[in-house]
Amino acid sequence: MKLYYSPGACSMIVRMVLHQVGESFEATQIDLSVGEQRSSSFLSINPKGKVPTVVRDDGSILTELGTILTWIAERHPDSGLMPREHDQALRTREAVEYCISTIHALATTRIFVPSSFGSVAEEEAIRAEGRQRLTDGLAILNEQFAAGDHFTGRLTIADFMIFWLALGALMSGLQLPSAVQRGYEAMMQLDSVTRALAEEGFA
Ligand SMILES: N[C@@H](CCC(=O)N[C@@H](CS)C(=O)NCC(=O)O)C(=O)O
Repeated sequence: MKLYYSPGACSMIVRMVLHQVGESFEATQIDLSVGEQRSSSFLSINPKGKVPTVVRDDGSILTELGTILTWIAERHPDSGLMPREHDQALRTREAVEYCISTIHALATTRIFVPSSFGSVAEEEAIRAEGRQRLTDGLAILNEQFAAGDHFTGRLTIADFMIFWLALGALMSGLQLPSAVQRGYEAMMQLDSVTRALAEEGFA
């Protein structure tokens, strides 16, 4: 398997989950800062021009973070990263989808890639809106968080997703709400997480 990634981007969540289930993979860096995602060679692999992009062992391409995480979890049912119990699985998917399609798309992208939303002159206002949206999104997840260290009560792909958003929040100078903070601290104890952070230069 091959993972196209950019350091610190949402592709890092795939790296963490692959380490968590013990899958080996080859990682190829795409430099988003110079627009390599829009190069003809990368577009010939993923015409969407996005990371994460996964090339499976049969050569087929898989895109969209939530789909990739679900695929990895389902290849490793004993990992529990996608719960077997129907309602728990639904709650996991619901959280992952909210993290990606609402919080990542509308909040962290505003903070880290403000140019996608307006001119240079508007950057500070765009970043501020991103921070507010991230705060609001994490507050909603915080309310839904189970009593222990994990979102549904057990470690799932949703925890990796929330961890990455929490990391972005901390890097933006935001404070984490209490349950999200608890989850963040628990995730920092996982080898899969610290290894991925180190591999992408966040040690
Ligand atoms: N819908 C995609 C979005 C992924 C995404 O936004 N990836 C960002 C990095 S975190 C990216 O590749 N940005 C490059 C660009 O938009 O040009 C998914 O869920 O995988």
